[in-house]
Amino acid sequence: MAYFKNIGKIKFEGRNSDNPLSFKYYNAQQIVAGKTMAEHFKFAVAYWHTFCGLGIDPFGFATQFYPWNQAKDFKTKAFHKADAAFEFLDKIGFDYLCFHDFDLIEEGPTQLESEKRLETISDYILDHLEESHKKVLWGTANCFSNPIYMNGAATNPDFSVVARVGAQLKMALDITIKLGGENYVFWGGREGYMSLLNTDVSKELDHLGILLTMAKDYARKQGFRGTFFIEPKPMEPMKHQYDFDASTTIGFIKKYGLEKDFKLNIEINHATLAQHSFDHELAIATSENMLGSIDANRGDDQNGWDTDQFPNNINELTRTMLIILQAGGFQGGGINFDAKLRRNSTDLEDLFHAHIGGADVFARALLIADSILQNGQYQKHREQRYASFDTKEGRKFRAKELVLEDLYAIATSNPPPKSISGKQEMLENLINRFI
Ligand code: XLS
Ligand code: NI
Ligand code: NI
Repeated sequence: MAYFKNIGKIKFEGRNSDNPLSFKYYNAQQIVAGKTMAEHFKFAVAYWHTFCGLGIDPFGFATQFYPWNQAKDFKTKAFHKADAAFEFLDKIGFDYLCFHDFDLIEEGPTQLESEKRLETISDYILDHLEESHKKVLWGTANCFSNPIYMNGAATNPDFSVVARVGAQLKMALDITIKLGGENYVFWGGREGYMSLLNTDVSKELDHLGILLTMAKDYARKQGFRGTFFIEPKPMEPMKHQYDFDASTTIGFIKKYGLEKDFKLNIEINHATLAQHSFDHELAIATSENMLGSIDANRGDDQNGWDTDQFPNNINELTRTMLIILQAGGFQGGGINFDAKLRRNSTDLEDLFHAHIGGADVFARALLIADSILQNGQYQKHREQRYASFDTKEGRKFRAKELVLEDLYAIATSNPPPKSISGKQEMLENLINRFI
């Protein structure tokens, strides 16, 4: 059954096209900086927002009644949803999907029943994947919606809940591997605390480290070769989440010895919730060679929540693409549109407008960032700014060949440092010139 009947395959028509259902900048096969746009981005559709979204907010009920969600029994509904997902992927022309276990099919009353359901739907999706040549960028487990996780999932004070999480992770890893998932994500929505009065932070962090290690070991035993990502977020739903931001998460990964297998999945709206810019988070991740993947969306400038709107800020994404290009791309991942329509965007067609806009703004940012790098002034300025570390003594400092007394001798025998301009406005103008 076709759900998007009046919509054909979305084509690249260039910026002068008046057709809103066409790409203006995203041209999948166009080569930029040595790779096609499709290879640079690996765009993925988020199953949960795009196919499960209902338009609910804390003040109002569902507004989005998608036809594939109307069947009464859970199995038919899951099949319809999968049909809609693959029709959408085919028409939008992206190669990838991302999913949580229970986006695919409703969770059962017991874990064993859930496992059966996951088996049924993953068989069905596997057929779709083989037929369409689409792929899974990453899979994950929803260990935050079920009320059993209200006190935490891996960090729950009750061991029987922690064991339940283990069982759920095993099943989610099994279906991700079965569906050829290229990566696996951990987002710890309930891994944190509501109140420190009842929380033993040190125990909870250890339990999280132990469980992630078990999950990794299990997946490797099953032959999974992909990368594990942790997705930082500072809060919401918990008051405080342990994977607060990139720096905190890198520290956690290293503390528990997971750095060989784990990288980061950085989300724009989570960066801003942590009071960081997105390029800050990317810069921290790339400084440790841990930029695994990104969740693309945006927050609202006037409130602090995870509003998950589709990305559209060209200035922000130009700075983003500058960092990604200079890092040589992602470590295993791509760009997942973890974004949802506003609840009053109720036409099926709106799903296309949203993803077209997201792809176009990234494509445009890629083209601009590539011109900036080809022009070279931007990198040259940065190199010159650190040129003193290329002098004999600066080099020795970086090679750890100096002791504090050497710095004393250098500083006291030379004239005091001159003031050197940071040239921020000049660089901001340079970016704008290329936009
Ligand atoms: C929620 C997260 C979630 C993860 C996957 O804020 O972004 O959607 O990406 O569990
Ligand atoms: Ni996300
Ligand atoms: Ni989010």
